[in-house]
Amino acid sequence: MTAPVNACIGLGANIGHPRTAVQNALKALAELPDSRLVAASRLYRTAAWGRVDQPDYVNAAALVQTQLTPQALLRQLQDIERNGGRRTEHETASQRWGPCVLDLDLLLYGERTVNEPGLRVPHPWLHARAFALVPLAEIAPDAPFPGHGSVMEALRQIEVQGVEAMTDS
Ligand code: PH2
Ligand code: MG
Ligand code: MG
Repeated sequence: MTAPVNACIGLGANIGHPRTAVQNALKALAELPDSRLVAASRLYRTAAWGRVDQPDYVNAAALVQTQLTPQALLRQLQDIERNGGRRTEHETASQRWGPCVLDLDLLLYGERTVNEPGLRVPHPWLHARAFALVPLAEIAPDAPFPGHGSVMEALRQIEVQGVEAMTDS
């Protein structure tokens, strides 16, 4: 355990029951040990990024104050993915950026940078992904983003297209 840190988590799904999967994962984040869910964004419908030959995604973001280490938090996120029906622990090359029943990514962990096999924080693609930055900016615009100032400053650097808040979320 560490002193409380604000961690930002991105949620996404685009096959199965994406909206239910993301909503259930947000509920699971509220139950994390040694942590408190501070804020959850609305759900967004987003155009697929990276590989466009797949269905739209439902994306959201959460802000969690946690005393878990980044590694322990990552394991908790992987448990939530498994409970949500995700079968693959590690993505193979052919699955990279492919469809997913539930994906939880550790986007930011305070101001810390982590570079380990299986865990890179800030998330290496966060700065380029409107589907992650737009929900995150809704709840944590001033969160520090090492290398990019803040979440809002990073968002201002990219073009936002195909990211729409879902009205009945
Ligand atoms: N996740 C990916 C690949 N592409 N596109 C959108 N819109 N949303 C995602 O969550 C997403 C994606 C792999 O993690
Ligand atoms: Mg992801
Ligand atoms: Mg992931």
